[in-house]
Amino acid sequence: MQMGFRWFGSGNDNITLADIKQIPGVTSIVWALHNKMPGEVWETHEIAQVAQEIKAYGFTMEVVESVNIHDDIKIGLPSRDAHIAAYKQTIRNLNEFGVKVICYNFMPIFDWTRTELFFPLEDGSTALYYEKDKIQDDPTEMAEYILSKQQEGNTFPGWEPERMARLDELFAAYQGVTKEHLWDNLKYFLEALMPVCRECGVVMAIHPDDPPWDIFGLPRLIVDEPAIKRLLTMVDDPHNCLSLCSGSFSANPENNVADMVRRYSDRIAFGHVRNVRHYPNGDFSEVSHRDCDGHSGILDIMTAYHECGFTGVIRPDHGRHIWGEQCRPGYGLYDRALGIMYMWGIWDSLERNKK
Ligand code: DNO
Repeated sequence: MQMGFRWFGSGNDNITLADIKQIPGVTSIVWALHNKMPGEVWETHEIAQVAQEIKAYGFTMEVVESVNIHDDIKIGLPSRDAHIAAYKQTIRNLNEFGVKVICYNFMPIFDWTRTELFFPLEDGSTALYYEKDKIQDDPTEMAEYILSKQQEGNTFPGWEPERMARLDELFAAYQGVTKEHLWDNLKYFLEALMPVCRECGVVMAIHPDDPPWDIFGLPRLIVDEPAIKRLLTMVDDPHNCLSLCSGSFSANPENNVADMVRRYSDRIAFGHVRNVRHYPNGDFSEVSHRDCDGHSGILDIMTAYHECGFTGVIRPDHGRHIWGEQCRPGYGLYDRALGIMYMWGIWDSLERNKK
């Protein structure tokens, strides 16, 4: 395992590369050009600037999270081919800087969805929370709430204000896009990219839908084990992979993430490790990485990665907001650093006891 840390870039993150350098064992920065709209080519001079900063600290940068997918591709409009051509160019440009894994998602309109970004936990910290009953018919209130929490200059990936301002238009455009259409459009997209991925040795690693069920009448695909199987067989190429996000999948108590790791380890290109606590009514909150604080099964998940000899990048996913830190929801320094030390604790003892 290589340990990664998501960094949103100079001017877009309160956390610096110098801070990250002091977390034990972090070798890889998970990065992106967060100012880019879906569909725009990431130009080499823009990538070069970030690469220079990351490399100056001795970090690797082989994982990008995310190069977002234009809605026209997800909807399957004729204009998708131009957007796919732009995506291919971005892959080629990223490859010049040693990027090997592109984490992306295929969720219609909304990326991760929560109803409360600073939900108070019993220990005095706060964390992201999902209240099932609040996600019913009208997405406006939820979208406005989430946008209201974006600090100046601290954008939320997947929640671009420009797109959120066109919610009605976007919902209208997705009218009639069924789950099967969405699968077809994902297949079309991946098949178009595979030749470039093979040529560059770059892997497309889809992030599961968060939460893993349909919301606001929008279909969601990557929700459980049968969906993983379908994805990997529908485009059966080693460059079509997963970003296995433990928190996203385990929001559904039926999903067993450690089993997914064991079954699909050869197609997991990148791992997010995060813990979720379920409530009996279907709500869930994010909690610390410690196994007994939630229900994701962090010990089993890390053990499964270890058994499989996983050599890719794993990063702590969201953390709680602790010690009064002012930060982007889920992406503070302190709790993610604690999560890293917890993961290393498990990993190092597994290594020592290896037969
Ligand atoms: C949430 C993240 C996601 C993820 C994207 C990948 O914090 O895990 O937003 O980056 O879905 O495209």
